[in-house]
Amino acid sequence: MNEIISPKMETVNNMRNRHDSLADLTSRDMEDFMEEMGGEISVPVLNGDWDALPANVRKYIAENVRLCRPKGVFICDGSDEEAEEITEKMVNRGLLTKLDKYENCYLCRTDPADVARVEGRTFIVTKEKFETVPHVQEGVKGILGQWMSPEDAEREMVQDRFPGCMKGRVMYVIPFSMGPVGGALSKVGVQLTDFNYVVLSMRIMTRVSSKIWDVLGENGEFVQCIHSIGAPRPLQRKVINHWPCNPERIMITHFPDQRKIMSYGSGYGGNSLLGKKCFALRIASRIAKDEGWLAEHMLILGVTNPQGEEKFIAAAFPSACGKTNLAMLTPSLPGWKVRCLGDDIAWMRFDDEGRLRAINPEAGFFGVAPGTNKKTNPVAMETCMKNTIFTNVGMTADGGVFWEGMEKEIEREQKITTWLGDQWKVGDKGKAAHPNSRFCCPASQCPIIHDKWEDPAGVPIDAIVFGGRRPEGVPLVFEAFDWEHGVMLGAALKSEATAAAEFKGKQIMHDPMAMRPFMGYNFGDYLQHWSDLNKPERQMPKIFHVNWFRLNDNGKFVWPGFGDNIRVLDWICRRVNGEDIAVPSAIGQLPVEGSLNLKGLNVSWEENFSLPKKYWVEDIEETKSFLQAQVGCDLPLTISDEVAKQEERIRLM
Ligand code: OXD
Ligand code: MN
Repeated sequence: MNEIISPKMETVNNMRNRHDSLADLTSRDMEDFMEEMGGEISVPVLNGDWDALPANVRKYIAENVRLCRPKGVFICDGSDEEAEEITEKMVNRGLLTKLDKYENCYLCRTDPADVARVEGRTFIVTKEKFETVPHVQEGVKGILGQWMSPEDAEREMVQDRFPGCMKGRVMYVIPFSMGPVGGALSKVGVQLTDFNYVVLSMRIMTRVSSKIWDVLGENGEFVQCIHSIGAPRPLQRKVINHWPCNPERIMITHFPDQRKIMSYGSGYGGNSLLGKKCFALRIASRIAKDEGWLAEHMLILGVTNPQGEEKFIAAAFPSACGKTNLAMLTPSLPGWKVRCLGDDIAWMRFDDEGRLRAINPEAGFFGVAPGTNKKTNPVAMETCMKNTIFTNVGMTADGGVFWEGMEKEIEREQKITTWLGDQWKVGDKGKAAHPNSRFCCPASQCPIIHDKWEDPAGVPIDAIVFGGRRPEGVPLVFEAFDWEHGVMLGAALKSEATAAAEFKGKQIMHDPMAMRPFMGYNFGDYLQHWSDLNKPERQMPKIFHVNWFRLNDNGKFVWPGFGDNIRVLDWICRRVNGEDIAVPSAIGQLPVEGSLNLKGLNVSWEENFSLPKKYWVEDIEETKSFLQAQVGCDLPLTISDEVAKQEERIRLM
């Protein structure tokens, strides 16, 4: 580790380089210098080279040091040595437990009050309220984002929560790239955090490297990501599981105009790994609107048919609906191959040839553990058996992991320690893992990672797929009539609630474009932006809707899902190729009976593809009221036209 250097000393050294002697300095020079450095800072730099940082980054750090008052600054370089040193410290403190069964894997248990994204405390800050949220109907509570005024944000964050929030702690400076370092579609962020768990996780989920400073150059643009667990020393709140946090005061604010994020009180990934939801979706969706591209909650996969022809698909499903499983699908049909490019976020831009090209801005998977097993997702199971941080899963007596869904994969009667630290075995009451427990592992070690997953130019998207958990009425697959109809289908997306956020129970919730929790600006403008992308000179991807979760009258799934979803991808690819295997219906193009390969399956066509009129009459009515209530006058005409056309088709069913 470098010797301790004070940035103040460094300032003087820089001044010496620029002036022959200190005596030459006027007080004006001195003021300019302090301005450039963001004022006076006097905490030690515990690691890294302060002088190597671009001036605007030094200023940003200095301002936040003054605000947060850490005891020192640690500039990360993303190296293995750095990670090893931090890991060792965390193991000694009890925050991480080494999992002896695997290579370089650790278990972390959070404070049980800090286990999920907190949507109710997540805000977008803009001067104008309606830049952030649509005009909702009077008396209706908007669900498409929460707005906060700059004055309130200043009071809540800058005046109330952040002053002194890192006292007695180290401020880590994490330079990272979303997307390949230096890539044309990539963007840079610099996260400041007082939590070492965040440093280790950001190393996995993003590209953390000192090379970022070169990419930035002297005054390059970066997204400011400021995070604190809100637990300054001396502690005001009992620390549970060595996981300091401040759940009562959690607040996550985004400043799209300033390209800035401030997150306080939580260490849980979705609230603290600011490259992910906060930057790559909320801030990036706004940058994307300004720059004419898309930042979406979508997996990216390549699917190759037995003839060797490959198609690229981007698919948007709400949280915890199986995006990771689809992205890593093991086909049940012979000769097919799926390769993964990303499981959660896609940044997409039309290229000069008019093709929509996608990159995965992330470098790792932060997957939901429960339900993942050798049958549902053998690839994910293999991917997370090394270099992984598990959070809130159970631990077996032999130093392995366990979560609900792995019952057949451990020895019977294995002793397990639950995520809450209790002794437990399969069959006992309660759960071993929290429903939102996670594995965090590098994408590069996924056995089916696509060789183009880090191609800075991205891959050309042939099809966009929307989907959700829809127990009733919604067919296995159907195709939008055209781009506008597809955008309407995305806007009408619904799914059962999941454990990824704070909601309870199984209610069906609207999650338009799977972006409800991640919208960075007015959803009406967002839909308009999607509509505007449609240009005759572009090769617009076809849009589809899928549902793996329909139940029959006995409450059983009518579709086997998982590896058999390749049959649906097969149908989608054939449609992309223009095969005549679809019939128009009231809600879109349905597969012609028999055109979906069901060989070897015992499933009913009727149960998978029927369109109960009563259900769809209610559905379109409900969708219409939802859009009227939630998007109001901001709803683009093209979308309300599509809704009206769909309503008329359903009426005529
Ligand atoms: C996630 C989520 O963690 O969508 O990916 O909540
Ligand atoms: Mn997600």
